[in-house]
Amino acid sequence: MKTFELEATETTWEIRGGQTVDGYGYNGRIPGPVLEARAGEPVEIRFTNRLPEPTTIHWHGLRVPAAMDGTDDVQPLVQPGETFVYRFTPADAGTFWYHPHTNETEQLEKGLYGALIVRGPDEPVTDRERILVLDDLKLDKRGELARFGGFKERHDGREGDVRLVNGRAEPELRMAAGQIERWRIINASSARYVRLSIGGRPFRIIGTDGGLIEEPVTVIEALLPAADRIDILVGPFEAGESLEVQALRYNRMTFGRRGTETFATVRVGRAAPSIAAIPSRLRQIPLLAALDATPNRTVKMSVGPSLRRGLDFLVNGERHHQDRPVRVGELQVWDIVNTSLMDHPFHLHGFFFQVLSVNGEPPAFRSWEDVVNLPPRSTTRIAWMPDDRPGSWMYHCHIFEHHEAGMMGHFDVVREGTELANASTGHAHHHAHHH
Ligand SMILES: [Cu+2]
Repeated sequence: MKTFELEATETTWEIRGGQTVDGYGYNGRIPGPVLEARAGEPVEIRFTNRLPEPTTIHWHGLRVPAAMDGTDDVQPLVQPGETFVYRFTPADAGTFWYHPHTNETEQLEKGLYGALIVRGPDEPVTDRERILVLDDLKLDKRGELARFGGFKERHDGREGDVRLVNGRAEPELRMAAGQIERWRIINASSARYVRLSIGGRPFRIIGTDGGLIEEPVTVIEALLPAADRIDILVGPFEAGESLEVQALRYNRMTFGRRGTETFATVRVGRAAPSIAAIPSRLRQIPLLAALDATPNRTVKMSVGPSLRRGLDFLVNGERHHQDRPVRVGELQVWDIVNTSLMDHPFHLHGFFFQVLSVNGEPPAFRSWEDVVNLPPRSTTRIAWMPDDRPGSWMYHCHIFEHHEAGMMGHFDVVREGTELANASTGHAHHHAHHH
């Protein structure tokens, strides 16, 4: 078993030389320490909350038992001074992350997030591996965290002008010429979409949220909505080259609009020998359901005016929708319908899904995901299999302001023989809504 100690504290966050912000960190660091585990090896994380407010930790993407999911559906909030022990066995190799699941709008913006890497037995061999946790910060004129809230922020989600890689503003990354690196990229932003470009050069996608894909896919850009992950092969480059790691202009139909912006600069130094060995076949992913499989559920995500709140972010017409239970072992084919005029990143807790189609079109390659972007006025058909981890689960938009405003659904996974009528009322509407 592997054990970790995590402590959340108020932390002075140095975002660039000499410039600090009052933030929150795990073990005094932003991002928190990289937690590394092996697929199949049990993990125990002793978490102590030294913040002046309650929190929890959600293990984003990991197929943990329901009670370990770190939401307030499944555990009491960890109060200041309290310790909570998380125990689970990561089943899948991949790039995951951890973050609070209460007051996310503020706690993640202040720096509470970290990478969790699970290694498998057959990983491609590269010359070097990097983890790039992307984030942005919204500061005021004095250089402090800007006040939270306001209509634009509630509509668009919070975006900031300071662009961070691993907690530092626009760092330089030094790379040897002639080498191939594996970059594990995590978008930890509250709302920002990163349409990733590396100097306009081709790179190879080898993995997504749920680990390796079937074979490397060469692209010149990739869209990472908030909370999304991607594993890519970068290089080889020539000595003396300099490449900008950028987010290209992406219009997600918000009030605020951005052009192309730089997150980091890669400086290529002298050549070094390469030992990289990338198989043409990475693994096989069985297809869960045919593209034209009949959906057994529709999840409608919408945005509408509200007299009381100005704007409502809804699932099936409700804030904090209570959805029907699903049975262990019963294939789920869901149509996620986005009726709104803006993008939303849909996140399912605890289970990977496959995207069967977006507006009837199959995706470019097969993969396991826990986040998928829902374009405006679109239907995304996903398939997933509830394995034997009964309990309370949820799905939601991963733009924190939308999630907080109610764009989420709660549902139970139940074993065969459970009376669905009882199960469906078990967890209804006991969630603390402090807003
Ligand atoms: Cu949203």
